[in-house]
Amino acid sequence: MARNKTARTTTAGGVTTPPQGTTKAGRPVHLDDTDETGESTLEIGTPKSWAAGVPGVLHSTIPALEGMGVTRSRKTLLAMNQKHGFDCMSCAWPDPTHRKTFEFCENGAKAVTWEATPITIGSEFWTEHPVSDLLERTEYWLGMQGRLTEPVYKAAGDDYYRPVSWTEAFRILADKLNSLDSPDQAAFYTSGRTSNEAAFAYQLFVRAFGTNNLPDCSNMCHESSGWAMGQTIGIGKATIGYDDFGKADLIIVMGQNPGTNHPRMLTALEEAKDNGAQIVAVNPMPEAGLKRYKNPQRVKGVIGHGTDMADQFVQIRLGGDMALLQAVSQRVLAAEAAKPGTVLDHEFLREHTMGLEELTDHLAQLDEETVLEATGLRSAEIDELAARYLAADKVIITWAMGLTQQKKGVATIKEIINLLLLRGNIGKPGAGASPIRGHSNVQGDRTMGIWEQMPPAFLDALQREFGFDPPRDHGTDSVGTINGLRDGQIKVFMAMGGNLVAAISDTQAAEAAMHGAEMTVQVSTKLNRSHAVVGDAALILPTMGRTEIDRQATGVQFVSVEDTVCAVHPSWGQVTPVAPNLLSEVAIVSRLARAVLGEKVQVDWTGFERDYDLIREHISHVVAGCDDYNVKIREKVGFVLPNGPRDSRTFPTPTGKAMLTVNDLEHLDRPEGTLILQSLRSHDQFNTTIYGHDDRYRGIKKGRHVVFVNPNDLVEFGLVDEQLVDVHGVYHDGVERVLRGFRVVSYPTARGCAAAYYPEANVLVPLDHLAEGSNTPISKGVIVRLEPAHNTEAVLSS
Ligand SMILES: Nc1nc2c(c(=O)[nH]1)N[C@H]1C(S)=C(S)[C@@H](COP(=O)(O)OP(=O)(O)OC[C@H]3O[C@@H](n4cnc5c(=O)[nH]c(N)nc54)[C@H](O)[C@@H]3O)O[C@H]1N2
Ligand SMILES: Nc1nc2c(c(=O)[nH]1)N[C@H]1C(S)=C(S)[C@@H](COP(=O)(O)OP(=O)(O)OC[C@H]3O[C@@H](n4cnc5c(=O)[nH]c(N)nc54)[C@H](O)[C@@H]3O)O[C@H]1N2
Ligand SMILES: [Mo]
Repeated sequence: MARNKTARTTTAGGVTTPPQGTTKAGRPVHLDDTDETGESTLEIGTPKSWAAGVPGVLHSTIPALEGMGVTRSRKTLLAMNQKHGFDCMSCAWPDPTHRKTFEFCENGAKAVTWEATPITIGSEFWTEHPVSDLLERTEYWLGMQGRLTEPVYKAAGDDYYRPVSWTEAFRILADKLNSLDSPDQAAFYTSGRTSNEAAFAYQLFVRAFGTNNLPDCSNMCHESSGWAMGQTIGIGKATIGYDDFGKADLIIVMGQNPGTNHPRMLTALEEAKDNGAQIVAVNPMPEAGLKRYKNPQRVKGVIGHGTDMADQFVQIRLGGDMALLQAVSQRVLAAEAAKPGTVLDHEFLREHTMGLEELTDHLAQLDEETVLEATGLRSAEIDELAARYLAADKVIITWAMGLTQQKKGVATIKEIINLLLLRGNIGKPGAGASPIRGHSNVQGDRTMGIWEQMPPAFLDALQREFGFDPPRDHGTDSVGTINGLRDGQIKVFMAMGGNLVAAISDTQAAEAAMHGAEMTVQVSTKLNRSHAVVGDAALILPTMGRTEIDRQATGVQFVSVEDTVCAVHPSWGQVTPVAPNLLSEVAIVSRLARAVLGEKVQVDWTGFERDYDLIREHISHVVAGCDDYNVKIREKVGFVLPNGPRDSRTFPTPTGKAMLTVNDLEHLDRPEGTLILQSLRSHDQFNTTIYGHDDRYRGIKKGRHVVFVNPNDLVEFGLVDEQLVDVHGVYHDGVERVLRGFRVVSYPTARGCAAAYYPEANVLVPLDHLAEGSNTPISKGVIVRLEPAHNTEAVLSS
């Protein structure tokens, strides 16, 4: 491990990192020399104060991926996010109306390189690597083995996957599914990359089979946003379009790290600043992209200082946002009381909302002391934010996982809606609520029916279109599926992409549950932990990625996806599929449906596979807002789905009004001697996919087993920077949850807060530790205790 201590003494967010101890550069660390994650080479340096997305630095930033064969992916890069190109799968950020030649970011390039690699897994791999061997491997190693190319099957009792034909694979799975006592004994997971066409066909198959057990990654992601917005404004989607960013006076970015997770958003924020907008960042971490942005598309971004981003950095304590938002709304209401008729948007409130009186009464009781304790802020900072809000006519609030993966996530997002509604900041240009989705088509999958609780209107439409009775009882969500597997109620688990055992909380419990399945099935591009942690029998069905040309009987097919601002557009694959035997996701679903259902339902599955227009034709009839789908998807660059609040201030709630809500304030209680820990993403990962071991903007190199702690907390706990610690989850359910041998990094995060990387930190989150109302694992509010490492030679398997 090497560390440049002098360079790292830094001021960020008003917190100075004091130098502690002497330079330890070069000191050897014995974590595990055989661990290809290279933890033994961990280097901790200075966090960056700016972020960029320079395609030109691709080579230097992703050396690990170079071995993946950059040439093939480079061919695809120019087609990325272009009109006749493919939609980048790295996030759900929308495309601007006027697209640039390089409409992608560094992390999008990593995603493409990782998928479009020509490296493949050959048949010999399966004899060399039994499942017991795969279980010992890290996510990084699994992902770097290359693309899956042929279906393989592990029979019950066998330790080896063995290649099988597609026909054989579908027969095995169909026999298993048809042998179950009830369709509810199977669960069908979806990760958010699946196209609209594949998602629609998949949910149709699952419902025709007879269950609503359709958990998805959204359960762990923006579920809190969906619930909060659905209950208040009647739709769980953003009320803004891309162009609104350029029209806003104020953009508040809460619980989100766009520099890493939505890098192209920085361009939109920069344009907003050029047009005079102010930006406020609310975050416990001083994230690089929120401080300064060097735009690779501009001269001043390449050779100059770049753009200073946040006009105000509100360094909040984890889980303190609900209190902050209530306090700002309280100040808005107090300003109105001081000068009646001048502050609130009375006309809007009268015509379009309900609940103002109750909200006003409730917030009048808000206790400032509690707010300061919950947020860790000073009153003056909240005053400043309120003043900015009051000075702005058009306000956008955006957010991501920092808010949703909290116990009070749903209530917190309802407070965002309250604050916006008070001054009419919904349904006018330059203003609105903007959850920024994660996976590139997670929103589209929901629109297409991937949800365990689709409303009756959707099921009715499905029934009309296909003439069968879809099940009406709600199915299981992601956590419910793990519980069902644990309790033996679910016996078959199938996943359309993703990596559920690694992505879900309580790793030990989740893995034990998955091992209990009778059969697990992964439809995947590449290996991950979910191909090693399997049931008695297991199938891997390899599929094409979005970068690949999808040729079917009627010619080359395109698919469609929906971005975070409800824009639906086509995506065309660009390169030859990496192996001739691969099937598209649509083909896999169609053939599986034929094998399982036979003549049970009247659906032209063969037609689906031959021509995706046929699927889109059905989508037009079933999915609200998608009429004439085949026509509209071919117009210009697609179309924008209707959205009542955004388009016409119509709120499809039971009352027909937007609901101001009263939410009882609660914040995380932190017993003495503990910290609140969040799990977040490094700059070198996509969820559970680990591209490399650096986190450039936070100054971390060649390692992931770190825990970021405020320097003053370290002093308080008698710990020193760079010390090896064990991170213990503090719960009282008798289960020991601990991360062993993690390196403390003194870091300017908020006091009382810590951070470690996901998915490693999932070990610490109990399965029943869930956001109220959305069942999302509380990945950003885990109470932990740090103890000097029990065994300094400790190794953690990641
Ligand atoms: N390159 C890359 N891109 C991605 C992904 C990826 O892994 N890699 N993942 C995709 C997916 S699925 C998603 S959902 C998104 C995720 O995008 P983000 O939500 O940006 O992802 P996280 O890394 O979880 O970052 C959470 C941010 O919230 C802050 N935060 C944590 N707790 C709190 C809190 O209590 N209050 C406040 N105000 N802030 C808090 C953290 O400090 C951090 O900055 O990104 C998508 N895009
Ligand atoms: N502690 C903690 N836990 C979290 C989070 C957190 O912030 N903290 N974040 C949560 C969030 S926001 C999310 S969205 C979930 C993510 O949960 P998932 O979506 O389940 O996980 P991913 O890591 O995105 O899945 C990656 C895998 O998908 C497969 N794949 C990639 N492309 C394709 C494709 O085109 N087709 C198919 N069929 N397969 C493909 C590859 O095999 C790859 O290994 O994790 C959640 N878990
Ligand atoms: Mo996500």
